[in-house]
Amino acid sequence: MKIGMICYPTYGGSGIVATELGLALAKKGYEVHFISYANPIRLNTYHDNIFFHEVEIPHYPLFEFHLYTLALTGKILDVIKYENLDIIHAHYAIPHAISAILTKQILPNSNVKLVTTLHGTDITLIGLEPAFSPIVKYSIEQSDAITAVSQYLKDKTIQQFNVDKDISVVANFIDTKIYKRIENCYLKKNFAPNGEAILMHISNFRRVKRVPDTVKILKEVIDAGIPAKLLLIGDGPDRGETEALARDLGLSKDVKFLGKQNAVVELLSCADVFLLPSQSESFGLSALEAMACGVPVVASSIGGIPEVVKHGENGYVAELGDTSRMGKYVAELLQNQKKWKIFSEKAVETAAKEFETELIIPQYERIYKGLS
Ligand code: GMT
Repeated sequence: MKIGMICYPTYGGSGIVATELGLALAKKGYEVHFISYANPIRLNTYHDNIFFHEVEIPHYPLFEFHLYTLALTGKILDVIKYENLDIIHAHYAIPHAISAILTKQILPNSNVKLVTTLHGTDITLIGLEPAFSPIVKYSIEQSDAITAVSQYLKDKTIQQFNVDKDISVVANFIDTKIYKRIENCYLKKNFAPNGEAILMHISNFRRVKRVPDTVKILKEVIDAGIPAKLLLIGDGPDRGETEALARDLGLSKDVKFLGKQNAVVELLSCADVFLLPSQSESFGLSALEAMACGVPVVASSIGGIPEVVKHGENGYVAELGDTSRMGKYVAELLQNQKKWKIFSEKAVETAAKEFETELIIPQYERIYKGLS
C-alpha cells in the first residue's frame, strides 16, 4: 500500500507522530511519501520505503502572502498522479486536510482515500477562530476517516463542531526500545553537581504550555527545602518571559535553558520529575516520552492528560495554574524515594502496556485497510 503523509516538519507533536508512524509503516513494507515544506526533523537519514516530496512555494509580487495551501495541493496532486497513492494521511486539519480534499475534488476519478488525524490545537485553539471553524468542520465531514489522539479530543470535536462522523481514537505512541531510562546517566552531574533533584520540561514554549509555571513550581520545591534544578528544553515565544521570571524570583542559577535538543532520551534519563502545566493538551506526547524513560509526570488536569498521566499512580495532575499544588506533588515524590520508584516503574509500565508503537500502528493499518 502507498501512503502520502502530510505533516508539519518542525518540532511539534503532530509532525513527530506523523514521522514515527511513517517510519513504522515503512519498516512493515508500506511505501510512505512525506509531503511537507521541509524534511521532517526525524527523517534525517536514509530509510527504505520512505520518500520525501518538498512543497515549493511560488513567490510572485502579487502574492503578498504565501499560498501554501495551494502549493501543497499542487504537490499532493503530483504525488497521487505519479506515485499512485492509495491513502493520503493528513496530520492536523488545516491546511493539510483541506488541501487533500481539494486534491480529491480536482481528481474525481481517483480512488485515493483521505484519513485525517486531529492532533489538538487544530480543534481546541486555531480551529475555533471564526474564520477557520467552518473550514475545519468541512474537513472533518469530507474526510473518509477521522482519528483523534485522545477520547477527550474526540468528544471535544463532536461537541464543538457538531459533526455526525465516526471518529476513531488512536492514541500517540512510543517506541520503548528507544525511549528507556539510561541508568546513572553521565549528564546528571553536569546539571546537578551537588546531587540536586532535576525537574524537566520540554516543549515549543508556546503560550498554551504555560512554561513560566514550571519556574513557579521550582520555587515551591526549593521553598520546601529541597535543593533542585529546572532544565528547560526547547524554545519559543515564552522563553523571554520565563527567563525574566526566573531572574525576578532569584532562581537564575537554578533554571537552565538548553534550547532545542535532540538527545532527549539522555536528558530525560537525568530527570526526577517531568512538568507539563499546559493550558490545553489533547494528549501530551512529551509526558509519554518522559514516562517511558521512567520519569513521573506532574501536570495540569486538562484535556487528554489524565488519559496518560494517572493521578496517584504514575504521576499527579492538579488544577490548571495551581502551581502551589503541583509543587507539593513534586516535593512529595522527591522526599519519598520508595514512592518515586513505584511511580517511575508504573510510568514505564503504562507507556509499554498502553502506548507501545506495536500496539498502536495496527490501529492505523486497520483504518487504511478498511478504506481500500
Ligand atoms: O503543542 C504542540 O506540542 C504541538 C501540537 C501539534 O499539533 O503539533 O501538539 C498536539 O499534538 C500532539 C501529538 O498528537 C499532542 O501530543 C499534543 O498534546 C497536542 N498539543 C496540544 O493539544 C496543545
